[in-house]
Parts: sequence; C-alpha cells; structure tokens
Amino acid sequence: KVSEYTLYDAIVKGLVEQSGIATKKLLEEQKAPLEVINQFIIPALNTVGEGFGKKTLFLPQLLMAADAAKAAFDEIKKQMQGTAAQNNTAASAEGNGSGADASSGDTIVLAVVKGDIHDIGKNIVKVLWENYGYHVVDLGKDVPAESVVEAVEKHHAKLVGLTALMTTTVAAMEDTIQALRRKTRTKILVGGAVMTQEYADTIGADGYAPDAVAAVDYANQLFK
Ligand code: B1M
Repeated sequence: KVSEYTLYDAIVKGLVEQSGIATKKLLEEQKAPLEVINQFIIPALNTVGEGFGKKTLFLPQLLMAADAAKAAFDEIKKQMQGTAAQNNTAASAEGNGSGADASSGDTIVLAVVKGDIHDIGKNIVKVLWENYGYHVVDLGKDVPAESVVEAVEKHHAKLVGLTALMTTTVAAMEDTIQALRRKTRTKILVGGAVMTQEYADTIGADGYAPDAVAAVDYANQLFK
C-alpha cells in the first residue's frame, strides 16, 4: 500500500507519489522539515548515489530517485514557506534584529556552477535562506560565470552562494570565483557534496558551508 512506504524507501525506489505522501505524513506528525531532509532525503540519495558509483544502479534509477526527492522537497517547501511568513512577521514586530529583516531583504545571489545540474542541495539552501528573511536571487543550475557576475552587479549583492557536486565542476566554481573577484567585492560562500574547507580555501572562496544550516549561520554573521 502506498502509505506503507517510508520516505527513505520511496526515494531509493524512485516512487514519486509515495514520496510526497510519506513526507506529508511525517510533517503532519510534527517532524521538523530539516529532520526530514537530514534523516530521510539525504541518506536515501546517498544510498542511490553509492549504488550508481558502484554500478549496481543506473542513470534511469538515479533520475527516478531525484524526482522522488523533488516530490518530497516540494511538500517541505510548502511547509517552510508558511513558517517563513510567520517568522518574518514575528521578527519585524519584535524588531529584534535576529536573522535578516524581511523588509530590508538583504540580497544573496545563488547558483549551481556551469556544467553542473545538481540543484537539490542548492534549493534547500535557498528555502532556508528565505526562511530567515533573505532575498535570494536564484540563478538556477549550470550557470555561466558571467551570469553570476552580472546578477551580483545588478542586485548589489554582498553575498554569493555557489554549489558544485562533481569533481569535474570544481574548476567552473574556481573560474566563477575569479570572475567575481575581477569585477565585484562580494563575499563568496561555497558548498555541495564535493566541496571541503580545504578545496574552498584552494579555490579562493571566503567561506565553506557543509550544509544548509551552516549557510544560514554564515549569512547571519555577514549581515548582522
Ligand atoms: Co548525479 N552525481 N549525476 N545526479 N548525483 C553525483 C553527484 C555522484 C557523486 C554520484 C556517484 O557517482 N556516486 C556523481 C559525481 C561524481 C564526481 O564527482 N565525479 C554524479 C554523476 C556522475 C552524475 C552524472 C554525470 C551522471 C551521468 O549523466 N552519467 C549526471 C551529471 C549531469 C551534470 O550535472 N552535468 C548526474 C545527474 C544526476 C541526476 C539528474 C539524476 C540527479 C540530480 C537531480 C537534481 O539535482 N535536480 C543526480 C543525483 C540525485 C545525484 C546524487 C545521488 C545525489 C545528489 C543530491 O542531491 N544530494 C549524487 C550522489 C551523492 O551526493 N551522494 C550524485 C542531496 C543534496 C541535499 O546534497 O547537494 O550536497 P548536496 O547539498 C547539501 C550540502 O552539500 C549543502 O547543503 C545541502 C543540504 O545539506 N550545500 C550547500 C549544497 N549547496 C550548498 C551551497 C552553500 C552551502 C551549502 O552555500 C552556497
């Protein structure tokens, strides 16, 4: 029966509808959105990724798992966007300066670098940043360095977030950082499964965040 699938299984098996239903159920049971992401969605994608790496799973299964993860995340997004609206109203009312002020909307440009289409992690970071009141200019995936520079200039963004998931696209991340350094004074935060603090230092980023919560911490420090 559809409802008997746990979220983890639904994603590993690439079952889109079941994934959405299982997520909804978990949220209704008061599981926090981030827990759902960290306890079910990411481990399931890691399992599928491992199988793909070992050639026990193939591209069609990877694609189906990604679709199932997207269905889960769509449910989470709905819930988080609702909470964001509440948080922002509360923050403005209190004027306590915690996180960003939704009305000032500090702007962050966010992109997955050229050649890379893995955008699930980037989308999680986006929702969380928005949840904290930041205005996120999301350039999407496979974004050329020039487009990132253009967006930073246009929006006078003090922070850019870049994601890369493949060893092959770290070079594009470095190119993007260099292009940004030539033309802007923005801070650059990098993340994505392939990234490490060491890599981030080597390619000249200002910061590295291993997960979306760390990305929020970085922005809060910068904009406080
Ligand atoms: Co592909 N893929 N994939 N893939 N995929 C990986 C990355 C891979 C490691 C799988 C493997 O071989 N084991 C491998 C890369 C190997 C390498 O590095 N050399 C790989 C490959 C090879 C490929 C293709 C080339 C396969 C092919 O076509 N033959 C192809 C690439 C196409 C391209 O990009 N040009 C491809 C395609 C795909 C799908 C389309 C099927 C799908 C992506 C769908 C989508 O994103 N819309 C997919 C998936 C799902 C994966 C795995 C299984 C899962 C990735 C993921 O979403 N993880 C992945 C294996 C793995 O990672 N275990 C794999 C969950 C996500 C939440 O994590 O993005 O790391 P992540 O985000 C985290 C943190 O990193 C951090 O916060 C997030 C939440 O905690 N974070 C940031 C992310 N961005 C941040 C930014 C920040 C701060 C923190 O500040 C700005």
